[in-house]
Amino acid sequence: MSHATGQKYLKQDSLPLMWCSGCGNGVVLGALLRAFEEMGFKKNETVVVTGIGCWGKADDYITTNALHTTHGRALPFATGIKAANPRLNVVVLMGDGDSVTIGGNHFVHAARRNIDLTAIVVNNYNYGMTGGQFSATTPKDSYTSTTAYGNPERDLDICALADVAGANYVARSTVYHGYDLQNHIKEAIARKGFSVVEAVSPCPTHFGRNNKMKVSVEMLKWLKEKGVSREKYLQLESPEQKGYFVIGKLVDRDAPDFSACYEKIRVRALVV
Ligand SMILES: Cc1ncc(C[n+]2csc(CCOP(=O)(O)OP(=O)(O)O)c2C)c(N)n1
Ligand code: SF4
Repeated sequence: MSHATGQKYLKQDSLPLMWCSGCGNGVVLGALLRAFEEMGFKKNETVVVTGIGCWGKADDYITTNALHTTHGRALPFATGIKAANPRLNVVVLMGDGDSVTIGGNHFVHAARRNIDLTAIVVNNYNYGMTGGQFSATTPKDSYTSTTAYGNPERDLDICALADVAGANYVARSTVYHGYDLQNHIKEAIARKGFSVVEAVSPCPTHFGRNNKMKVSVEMLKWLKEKGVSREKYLQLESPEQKGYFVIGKLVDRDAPDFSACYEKIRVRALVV
């Protein structure tokens, strides 16, 4: 990120960041802060809410208002903030564990409610902070510290879940596709209603090491190869079994958000 963006939004006294070398979190943080800069966000009108985890540490590094909450519960805290003051820009940072494993119930209902929050979900396919245990997004048959002989469970598609639950905007990108990621983050924040950007990201320390991709560059090559457009995905033979996934904008709707619906009811209640 530019020197000016770093000076403005990155807490200088928090450097160096705690993330392992080769971790994708720094790329996502850079994309987010550049998005704030380009959108002209003021620190006192912006709130970053996190849960717990490696990505959940990000609030410690950002100069806007920030709230570090409990694992899986970032969305209810953020919902309270937005309901109390709909003028604030509220961005929620969660790992795959935080958002759709322990926090799955809250994720579904935030999307159903279409509350005007943006969720930036870093999907590194495991619980990074606590030692690389499997999560709901760990691909079937892959190895983690708690699936040493292969994962018997099918993985959950974060974006498909957000779609069926009612989110207004959903996109998936990867840490390899940093520029697209930043644009999706900007579009998501600009969209009223619940928006989700999934950033598929390397955790070389755990997921990579357990799945023959010890070095981050190998993980980046894997993201470059496996993340494809919807058009390309449809042309491939059994893409799911081969580990391909779709990147790009997946949902783009304009349904009224929670605050607009709530305001209508409030006015009706005052008249009665
Ligand atoms: C209620 C609760 N359960 C479990 C934990 C332990 N815990 C902390 S972080 C974490 C996993 C984080 O994984 P993820 O959300 O995917 O984020 P990452 O570390 O991979 O960025 C777990 C299980 C906790 N802090 N609170
Ligand atoms: S454990 Fe994984 S997710 Fe956590 S900082 Fe290290 S590389 Fe990143």
